[in-house]
Amino acid sequence: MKLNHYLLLSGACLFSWMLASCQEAAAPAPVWPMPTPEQVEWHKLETYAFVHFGLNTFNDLEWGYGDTPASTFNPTDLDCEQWVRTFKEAGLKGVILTAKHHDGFCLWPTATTEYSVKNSPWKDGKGDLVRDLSDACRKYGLKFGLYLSPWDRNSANYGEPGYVDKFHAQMEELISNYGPLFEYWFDGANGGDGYYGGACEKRSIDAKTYYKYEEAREKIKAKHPRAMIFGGTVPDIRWIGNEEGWAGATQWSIFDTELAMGNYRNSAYGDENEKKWLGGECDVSIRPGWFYHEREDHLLKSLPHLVDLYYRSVGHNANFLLNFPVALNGKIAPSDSARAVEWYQTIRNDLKTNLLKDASVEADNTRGCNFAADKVTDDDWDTYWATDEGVTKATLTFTLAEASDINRLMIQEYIPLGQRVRLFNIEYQEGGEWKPVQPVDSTTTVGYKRIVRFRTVHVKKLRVNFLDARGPLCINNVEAFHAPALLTEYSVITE
Ligand code: FUL
Repeated sequence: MKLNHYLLLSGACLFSWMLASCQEAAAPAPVWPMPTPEQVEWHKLETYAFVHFGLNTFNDLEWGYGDTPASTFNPTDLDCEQWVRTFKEAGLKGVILTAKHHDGFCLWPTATTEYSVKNSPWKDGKGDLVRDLSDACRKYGLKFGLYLSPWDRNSANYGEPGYVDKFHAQMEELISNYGPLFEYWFDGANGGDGYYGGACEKRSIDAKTYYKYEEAREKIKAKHPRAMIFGGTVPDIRWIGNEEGWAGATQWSIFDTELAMGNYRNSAYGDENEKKWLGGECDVSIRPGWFYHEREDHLLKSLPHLVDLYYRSVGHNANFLLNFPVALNGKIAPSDSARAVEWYQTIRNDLKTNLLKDASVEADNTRGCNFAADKVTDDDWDTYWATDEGVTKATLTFTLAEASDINRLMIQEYIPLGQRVRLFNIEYQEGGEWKPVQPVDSTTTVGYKRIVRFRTVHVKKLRVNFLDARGPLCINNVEAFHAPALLTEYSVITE
């Protein structure tokens, strides 16, 4: 054999050996249902603010009857930029404003009713709070969303078709004049007693048909294709089923629209056997009420409570919607701003240094070199470790650069291909033996994000055993941290 033939042949052998040891593979097929790209973007927001402000604020109410005079809306020092600066410093990515609550009072000068800021002393009736807040959001780079209560206890024709036209006209004003919206909230409280233009009676409607939610959705989506719709008959996301700010220990982003609309059975947990991708949103107020009440000044949620809620919402694969009841002067109370910022700093500090960043990682099954184990530490959300067809049980083993204390583990699935993991556990090596960590959070589902808190262990080697899944594993990120202990252990949640 001539030398160049020999070289060619050995080159070809080397090439085929390389192919055999590191073969590229096709991506796993998706498991249904999958999120839309807009739903994926929404998951990535994780935390954002809610603001409840209106006539209720000035009348010490939570659910105004609809007869409170518009003249009582009189913030002396309204400053939307102060709100937005607080949200930015608290790491919140956007804000949803209650443009109209159940009392029917509109925070913008709508053409549809006299019951609005234009008949209040604020800015001599020339103010527009929706404008002020949307401008402040644009200035500071925050996303903006709106809550328009379908139920209207002021409107004389609530319950008749005429009200629905008015409700849609209000929506049209809101979606046309205030720039891009990231979320649109239809609250679930519907009908009951109210002022209704002086009738003072009880009215009930069928929420599934009365408001024409399907048409409303089309109108919103035509102008705001990326906006996520909360509530109504055709939502993109779901209420988590409680107003305490926590998502279930097991948490599927899969549910049923019918169930999401009034029958809240299992909403905290989702259901892997249902049909629709509907990520969970946990709404909770930083104080007991949604609206400001001076009598609740001493009832601000504690730092340990709020931090616990972060782990039980974002850490349980849900988004966290933290409400700020703006005070009578039109500002967020200093105590509330300070608490929100210290909450964010605590979480940041808990999850500051990823101890797996420089760890080496091995998997006992890998689909191909384009889905290798180190994709879980490469800082690229769009690359992921994946297992072969039919392999729903596999282990990732991490060897840390240096032995370290660890008490948090974050795992993320590549959700564009659907949510898969049903069960996993975490073990660490001690004296050559693998031992389980003692977790606070469940180690069932993962989804967009799962953070597991556990008792501190000192480790050089750590492994995650995935034990059951709805298809081949697709894990795009694993991180570990050592969080300092918080002042008090906190947990009042019983599921
Ligand atoms: C509920 C409403 O009734 C409350 O007042 C508040 O707006 C909360 C966020 O949603 O259904």
